[in-house]
Amino acid sequence: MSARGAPASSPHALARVVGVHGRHSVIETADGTRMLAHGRGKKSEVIVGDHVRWQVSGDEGVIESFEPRTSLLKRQDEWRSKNFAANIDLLLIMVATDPPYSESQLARALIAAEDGRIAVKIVLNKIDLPEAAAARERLAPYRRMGYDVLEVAVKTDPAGTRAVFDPLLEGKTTLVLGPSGMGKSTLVNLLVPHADAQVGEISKALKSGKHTTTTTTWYWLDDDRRSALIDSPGFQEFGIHHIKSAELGSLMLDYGMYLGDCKFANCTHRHEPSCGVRAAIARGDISPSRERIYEELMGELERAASRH
Ligand SMILES: Nc1nc2c(ncn2[C@@H]2O[C@H](COP(=O)(O)OP(=O)(O)OP(=O)(O)O)[C@@H](O)[C@H]2O)c(=O)[nH]1
Ligand SMILES: [Mg+2]
Ligand SMILES: [Zn+2]
Repeated sequence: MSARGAPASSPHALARVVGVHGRHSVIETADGTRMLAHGRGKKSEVIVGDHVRWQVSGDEGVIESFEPRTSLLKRQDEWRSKNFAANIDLLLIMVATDPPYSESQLARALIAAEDGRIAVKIVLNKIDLPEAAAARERLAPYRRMGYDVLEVAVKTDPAGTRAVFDPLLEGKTTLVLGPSGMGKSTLVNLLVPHADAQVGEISKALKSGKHTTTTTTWYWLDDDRRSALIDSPGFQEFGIHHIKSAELGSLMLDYGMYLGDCKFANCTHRHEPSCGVRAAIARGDISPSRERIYEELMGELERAASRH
């Protein structure tokens, strides 16, 4: 029963998806109760953060439909498309000083966030390690193009980390994304009271020997259930095949700054004359690593388009 007196099981009540395990989802009803639910048929591909309409069936819930999403973060490669989470307000892309991360993967996640119109910040974790200076330097182009880079040491400086995140996450739904081993779950465990208990409750059966995160999970940061943090499994390859090659330049913000200087509206910024982007590259205003990433992605997107 819900706290407001209406039966939580009334047909098509609203709930939120807080975990997905294969064909089953964990939904949280209006009064905070969590239960297993499954969709009808194969079409019901709900993801964490979805608002769903559901009803009781035995001791489980059945998801009847889901509400329109205000935001969607996805990736897509040659073979499949994967949605990370829906209805998030803020995306934190976490990288660390060590192990080293792939700049290309960072760039791809940023492009997906721009495409999904999701506010995004970069988190550089483990600044207690000697590799910090080099990692900071690699992120310089991203600071220059306007991204906030939050530097933390989640494990060795918990108080400093809290000072950064407590005000930032207040009242929002935030997804933490990044390659494996960057410290995403360490952050969740620091900020979320009893996170371990919740992890145990939902994914004990799925836990492998390694302590790597295997499912995307929703955590509340506060008892009022206003601020949420979503932990996600580390990604290795972030495909962006859902992006059109003609849009790539505007989704890479350093390229985007100079598009107005290109003579041709359909400039690909590779060999056209009077290209504002190439001029910026020549001046050193766009870094060589970003040019390499653009070339790599354009090649990928063109090959993908030619296959369809
Ligand atoms: N030196 C140092 N190590 C840290 C810091 N934060 C986290 N770590 C360590 O980094 C390792 C990986 O941390 P996790 O939180 O499991 O990383 P993750 O991003 O959740 O990894 P996946 O779940 O595999 O995606 C652990 O051994 C942490 O103790 C930090 O600030 N400094
Ligand atoms: Mg993890
Ligand atoms: Zn151009």
